[in-house]
Amino acid sequence: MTGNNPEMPVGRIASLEAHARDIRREIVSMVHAAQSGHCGGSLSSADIVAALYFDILNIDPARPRMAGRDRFVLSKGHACPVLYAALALRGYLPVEELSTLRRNSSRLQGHPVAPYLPGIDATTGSLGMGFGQAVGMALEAKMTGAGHTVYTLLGDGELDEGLVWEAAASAAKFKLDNLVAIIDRNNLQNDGYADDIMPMEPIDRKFEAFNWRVIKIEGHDMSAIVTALESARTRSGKPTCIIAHTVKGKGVSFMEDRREWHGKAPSDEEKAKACAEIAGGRS
Ligand SMILES: Cc1ncc(C[n+]2csc(CCOP(=O)(O)OP(=O)(O)O)c2C)c(N)n1
Ligand SMILES: [Mg+2]
Repeated sequence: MTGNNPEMPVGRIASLEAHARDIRREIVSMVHAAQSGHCGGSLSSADIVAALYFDILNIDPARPRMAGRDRFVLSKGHACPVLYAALALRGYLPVEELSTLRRNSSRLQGHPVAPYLPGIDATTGSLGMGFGQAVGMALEAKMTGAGHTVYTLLGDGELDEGLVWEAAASAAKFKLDNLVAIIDRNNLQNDGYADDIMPMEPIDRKFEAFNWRVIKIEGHDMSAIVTALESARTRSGKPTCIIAHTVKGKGVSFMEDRREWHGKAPSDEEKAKACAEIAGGRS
């Protein structure tokens, strides 16, 4: 696995870690306000999404449809609190709007809806479908000679979907080296451990056999995340899969690796405890 990179400036990493803490706080706060939504898989990917939105992606909140922008597709669409938090903190929408999560007429529905909100490139929620959309976007970029990169984030339970593997085969066939798929390998789905429900290991060798380049990282090590995302950006003739080993619910002790926090809202007391832990830098 890619570990701490001594070359990585400390300030850059510390700043991204602070952004990840802010994202985590907003995840817990908006799911608490809605009394509905997905904390676990949002918290497990907060570090990855912070690195993307505050460092890696070539995007401009003032021009959300900017030509040549990098694309991000949240294929595990149920984890949209992490995306909404990143978009708000990056300036795409007011942070106060996050408290409208899942309300009637809100732009922040329980799964991301592309036309509703600037900065969302794909409507997702049916597992596996976002990955296919990302493959299509990367293919279009190849065919038109556009130079941007398409990133997509999948859950490990999502790998059970057959269409993931159809999309993986297509991406390799079309040599989509402008496509980066990140697997949030938290080993939990909604109903239990991913390895029990459908054993998919060896995930790395599966993607390699599909002719992908594979990078494995510790998904809460910001330096490792940034190093992997930077190296994934280099064109190699193959699509890149980053397998990020994470903890579901990361940053909140009573949510970590707990199946019930896949889709449960915190009470007032739980929210206060969670936010205190996040502010204390537990993550
Ligand atoms: C096609 C499809 N089947 C079932 C669901 C219901 N569902 C929502 S989340 C989830 C579990 C996803 O687990 P994983 O991909 O590991 O996500 P994470 O652990 O990152 O939250 C399921 C089965 C769905 N959204 N789409
Ligand atoms: Mg999972």
